[in-house]
Amino acid sequence: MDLDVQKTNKKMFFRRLLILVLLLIGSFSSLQISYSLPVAAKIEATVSLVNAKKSNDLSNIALWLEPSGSTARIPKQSTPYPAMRQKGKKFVPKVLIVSSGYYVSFPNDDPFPHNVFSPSEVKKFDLGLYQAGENVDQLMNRPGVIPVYCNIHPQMKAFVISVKTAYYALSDDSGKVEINNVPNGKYTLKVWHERATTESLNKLSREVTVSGSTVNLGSIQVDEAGFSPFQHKNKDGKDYAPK
Ligand SMILES: [Cu+2]
Repeated sequence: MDLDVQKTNKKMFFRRLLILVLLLIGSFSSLQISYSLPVAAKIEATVSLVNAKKSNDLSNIALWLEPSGSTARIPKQSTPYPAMRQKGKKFVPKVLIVSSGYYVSFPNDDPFPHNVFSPSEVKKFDLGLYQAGENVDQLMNRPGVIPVYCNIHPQMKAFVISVKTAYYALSDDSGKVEINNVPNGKYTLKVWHERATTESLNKLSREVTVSGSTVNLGSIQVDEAGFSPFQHKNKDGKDYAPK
């Protein structure tokens, strides 16, 4: 009889212990979950153009958020790399924005050769005569704006924007910009547009506090005043030969 009572007590004790352990595990794991998911926000903005010389195309204006006071945590790049293709004697897309330290590939989709080069001090490169179907990857190791040209076709012009952050986006045709999954914190907003002076773009730079799940940066007016279009030189720094 006594032995039975002892056995039952023991059973009850272990059962309670098991429940306690399970409860503890449960509360720890939920704590971990709540700490491992920082609050991230969707950033919205609308860009518009002032003193625009060309059409009303509001696309390809770059916005990015650099974390203030700390280095940005940029995730390791996965494959396939973002591509800037040569297609129909054009670079597609015309503007490509990537985190610094990422590769960009330059596949030639045309049935004839191109030459892809950049005279930029940020990333100088020359892929040589570049046959149909070829591809070369280039590491965008430093932040900055990298114009990309073809030495054969003077009309071919594109830009790689290399930024010190993982939080960036380009505007669509209507000027809408959306940057997703931006962790709460303080950032510096930066803006780039092909037909705006560096001086006017610097004026658009400002501190931004991201908190909650949606942040609307409102309307951003990009001014084209003071910008004069120019024909870039070939890879030898000379004018293209007339055709
Ligand atoms: Cu070309």
